[in-house]
Amino acid sequence: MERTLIIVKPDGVQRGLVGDIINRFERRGLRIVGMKFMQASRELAEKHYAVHQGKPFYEGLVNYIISSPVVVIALEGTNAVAASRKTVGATRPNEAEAGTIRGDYALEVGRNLVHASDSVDNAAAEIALWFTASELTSWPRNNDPWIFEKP
Ligand code: IDP
Ligand code: MG
Repeated sequence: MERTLIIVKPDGVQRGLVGDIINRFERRGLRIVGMKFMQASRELAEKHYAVHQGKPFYEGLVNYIISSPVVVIALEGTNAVAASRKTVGATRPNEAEAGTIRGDYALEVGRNLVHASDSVDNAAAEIALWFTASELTSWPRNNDPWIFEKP
């Protein structure tokens, strides 16, 4: 089953939107296989955002993600990566559709509330970066047959 990594960024935690944001993914049918509340180190943030190194917003982005605690979630489900990106909405909240997390709760790209992996390969790398193997749990969910045709 495909997996993806979601991070409720510091603005989501500070604004008390953790529950609302997790609820969007739960409602969608994605299964939580890992979740923790933590303060990211600069080293971890720099690894996570290595692909953006050298871009004008890079420094601000790293400072933003380490500015206060985050909630990190590993999700599992059919097309988990693409489904989560749709639920999160466009990177720039002014371009995000209403009904998406960013379209409903955010206004600026530098305060866009949530991270979601953008490919299956990046998801695997990001999950390995943020979680140890023992922090991830595969489990059969009672309502899986009502969400997945072939659980
Ligand atoms: P994504 O989060 O939708 O995948 P990316 O292009 O991977 O978007 O950018 C990572 C993060 O960097 C964004 O979520 C946003 O927080 C930040 N970011 C991207 N572009 C800008 C920008 O132009 N100004 C400030 N922050 C930006
Ligand atoms: Mg990205």
